[in-house]
Amino acid sequence: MDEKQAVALEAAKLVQSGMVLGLGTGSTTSHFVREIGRKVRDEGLKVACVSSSFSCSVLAKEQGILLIPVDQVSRLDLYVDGADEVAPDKALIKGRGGAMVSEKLLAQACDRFIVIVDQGKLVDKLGSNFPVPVEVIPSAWLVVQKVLRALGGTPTLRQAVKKDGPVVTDHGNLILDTVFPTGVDWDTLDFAINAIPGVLDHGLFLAFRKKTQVLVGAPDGVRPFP
Ligand code: A5P
Repeated sequence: MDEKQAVALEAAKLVQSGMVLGLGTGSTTSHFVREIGRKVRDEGLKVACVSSSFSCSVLAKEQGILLIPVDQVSRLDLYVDGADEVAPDKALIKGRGGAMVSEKLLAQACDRFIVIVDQGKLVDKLGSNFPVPVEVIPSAWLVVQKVLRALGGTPTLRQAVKKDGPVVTDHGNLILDTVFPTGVDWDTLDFAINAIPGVLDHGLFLAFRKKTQVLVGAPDGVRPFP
């Protein structure tokens, strides 16, 4: 069993019948979704799940998991998701999979946020390995790009792989992957990016540190972080 699967299975032990459960997006969380599907089928687990993306919904459906639409929910008991970077104060960068807008909505709605990562995601300083993905409405991308540069960032329009042109998100928008110097004041930046007209949201997760618990899969087992 690899580290991603091990940490996902550990998180699945926290799920109880009767919960409203948020399902994250990505390779680590896909192990979690499969395990929840197995528990539903084999152990009679009864949970109402909310998906964070189209890809998560497809997987959940394949697993026979009952999904409730996100617009029918204002509170989750538990939300389990991966991350691209985890700083020592539990600030996160998310959105490599482009799902950060719905992911942040679920992070806001949940009572308890469990972040599951392998140890390669732990960083001393946010921005060490990943850009901050900024979701913009299509008509705004050039204006937003200019403002992000003025804020000290280096934005790049995320390109699709099996399609010419840019990635289009689940919400029909574009993504500017923006590299910032690691020494930047992230809390100031969080607000500054959200204040740009045309920005829907971005992948800096700073407001949830108090309710965030991080589980790390490592070669010697799963441990809490810090
Ligand atoms: C999806 O948009 C992301 O926020 C993912 O949760 C994050 O990129 C972690 O993905 P992996 O588990 O595949 O590394």
